[in-house]
Amino acid sequence: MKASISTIFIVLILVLLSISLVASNNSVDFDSFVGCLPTHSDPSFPIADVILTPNNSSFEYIYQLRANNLRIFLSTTSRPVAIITALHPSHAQATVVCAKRYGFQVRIRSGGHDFEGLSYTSGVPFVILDMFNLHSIDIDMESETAWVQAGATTGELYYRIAEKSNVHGFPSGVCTTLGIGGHFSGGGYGFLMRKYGLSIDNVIDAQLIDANGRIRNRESMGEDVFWAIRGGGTTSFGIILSWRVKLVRVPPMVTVFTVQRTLEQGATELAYRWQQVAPKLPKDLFIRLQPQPINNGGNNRTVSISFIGHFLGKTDELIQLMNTDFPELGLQRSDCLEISWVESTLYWAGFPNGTSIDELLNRVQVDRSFSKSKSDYYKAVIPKQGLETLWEALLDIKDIFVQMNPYGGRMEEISDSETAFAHRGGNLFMVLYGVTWSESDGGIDAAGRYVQLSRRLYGAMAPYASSRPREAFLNYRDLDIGSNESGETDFEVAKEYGAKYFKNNFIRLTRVKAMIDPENFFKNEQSIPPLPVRASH
Ligand SMILES: Cc1cc2nc3c(=O)[nH]c(=O)nc-3n(C[C@H](O)[C@H](O)[C@H](O)COP(=O)(O)OP(=O)(O)OC[C@H]3O[C@@H](n4cnc5c(N)ncnc54)[C@H](O)[C@@H]3O)c2cc1C
Ligand SMILES: *[C@@H]1O[C@H](CO)[C@@H](O)[C@H](O)[C@H]1NC(C)=O
Ligand SMILES: *[C@@H]1O[C@H](CO)[C@@H](O)[C@H](O)[C@H]1NC(C)=O
Ligand SMILES: *[C@@H]1O[C@H](CO)[C@@H](O)[C@H](O)[C@H]1NC(C)=O
Ligand SMILES: *[C@@H]1O[C@H](CO)[C@@H](O)[C@H](O)[C@H]1NC(C)=O
Ligand SMILES: *[C@@H]1O[C@H](CO)[C@@H](O)[C@H](O)[C@H]1NC(C)=O
Ligand SMILES: CC(=O)N[C@H]1CO[C@H](CO)[C@@H](O)[C@@H]1O
Repeated sequence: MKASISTIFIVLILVLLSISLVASNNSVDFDSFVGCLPTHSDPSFPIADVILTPNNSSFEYIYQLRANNLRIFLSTTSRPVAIITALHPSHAQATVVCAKRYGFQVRIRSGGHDFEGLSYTSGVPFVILDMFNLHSIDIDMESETAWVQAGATTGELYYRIAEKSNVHGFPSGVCTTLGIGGHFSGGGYGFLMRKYGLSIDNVIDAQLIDANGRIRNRESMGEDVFWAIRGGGTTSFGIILSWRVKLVRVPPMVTVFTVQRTLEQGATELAYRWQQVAPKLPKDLFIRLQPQPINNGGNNRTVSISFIGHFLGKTDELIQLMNTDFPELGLQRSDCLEISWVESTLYWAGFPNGTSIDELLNRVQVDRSFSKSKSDYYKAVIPKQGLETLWEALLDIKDIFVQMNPYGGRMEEISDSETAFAHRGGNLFMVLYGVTWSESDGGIDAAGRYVQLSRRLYGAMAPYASSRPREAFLNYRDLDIGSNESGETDFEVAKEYGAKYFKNNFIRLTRVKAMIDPENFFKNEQSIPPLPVRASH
């Protein structure tokens, strides 16, 4: 008995050894990788000019410039072996072909906003393909469409549209430095969501580089792949070079407002009411609820709730509508600002009234901080007792960013399976819990404590949030909901986070993955694995 156990043990060790030998032989060969790049890219755009290795003086600067979450950046010691700052599509194609051949993983970065830093870190030898310099925006007003390259930011897109028209816009995120490449990947939402749905609901074509380095468009990738890259986490399927979008119509003037109420001013009652009203309002009106702890003088802390509104129409009409549908808020004309649509993007991004729209062209997030974020979907109204729980948790945390975004409207008209984005009808709102801190709050040494606080808050809200699965928003990436190591994608583990991010669309996503990237070249800690053959029946 003893003998056979130790025999099994020895066999096991031998098996493990041979596995690690094979793995290490996956000969990571840097010189060959660099030598390979020019032979696979367009010689009129010398790729040597855009290969940065740790020896280049600008390497560290470029690496950090779009490594936005300091919690991730300062806790990782692994560096990419190279950063390819693509200036031509063939640079991205060559990166795929050569990285695959010489054993490197590719991490694709556009805006660098990934909450868990998956675009710029990895546990295995990797290169960063930085798409930031591919940022052209080509608008055709006749067809009301645009080709937008992956490295363009949301701010640039809004600016370029406004250059051509004051009655067109696009439904994308609120922060103006998000990279279109990563942002659309998980859906992309903003204050036009109730009217026009997500960014991906207005995408009509795309250019995708597959694992063989070929560029495919909607026709050549096929409808299954085109379905998957809209909300399924594009990075599992290939590299987005550009998206073709359909612009949407907006009135020349829109109305924005912010109303703030503290607990002492009846904020709990208002938040309770908001949950019932906001998802059912006319589509033209989007009211975000943003509670935050504030100092009321001395150690007296309270919660202040901002009701931030966007209305596709004039102030008069809005006041009338609010008097009918949500009189409790007591919206006044003086709370409102009537501005152009493009100005409203600045307002929502938090810039003061009067900021020049040139601000939209600032492509880099300047104030990097430490953060940990999580998300939830709610299908039932949180009772007042639940709201009190939320306020208590907020009062425990110095800097916390909670945003409650109403669904309904257009989001309810699109089925869960129309695109890979599965959180549609039946949701009242989606919530972001973002804990942020700075160097003066303890920096990286305080990370453990802040991450714990975010988990405690998440735990406290469990009784009220969606369950089985507890749904999560892919763009608010959270490795706590299940993740794998950088170099492998275990199907059983993926089923866990897959159900939360994609619900019933997960299995179809794994089928598409098996079709377009059967060798699972494109992977990260939460990517979609190819459907295993045994499970495909
Ligand atoms: C301050 C802030 C505000 C935000 N506001 C919103 C909001 O209003 N609405 C919303 O929906 N989301 C919002 N988000 C979340 C944001 O949409 C996601 O973090 C998104 O993934 C960012 O895209 P990126 O290109 O900037 O990031 P990156 O870190 O570059 O990329 C994110 C992910 O996409 C992959 N990826 C990047 N480029 C490509 C490409 N070209 N092809 C294939 N895969 C690629 C990366 O590998 C990574 O996995 C916000 C995030 C932050 C930090
Ligand atoms: C290891 O890699 C080399 C070079 O690619 C290859 O020739 C060799 O067959 C590999 N060995 C094994 C055991 O896979
Ligand atoms: C960096 O430079 C050193 C010395 O000049 C050289 O030995 C090394 O190969 C270089 N590394 C890379 C990644 O280019
Ligand atoms: C990086 O450094 C190498 C020398 O180590 C140099 O030949 C190359 O031009 C540099 N690349 C860039 C993009 O600056
Ligand atoms: C805290 O501030 C609120 C609002 O200003 C006030 O009503 C309350 O009495 C204060 N509490 C204490 C303990 O000072
Ligand atoms: C906003 O700015 C404009 C000019 O930039 C000014 O005319 C207007 O009064 C401002 N409105 C408010 C509410 O501050
Ligand atoms: C980081 C992580 O969670 N890795 C997991 C990946 O999948 C394997 C296999 O199921 C797990 O054992 C790891 O813990």
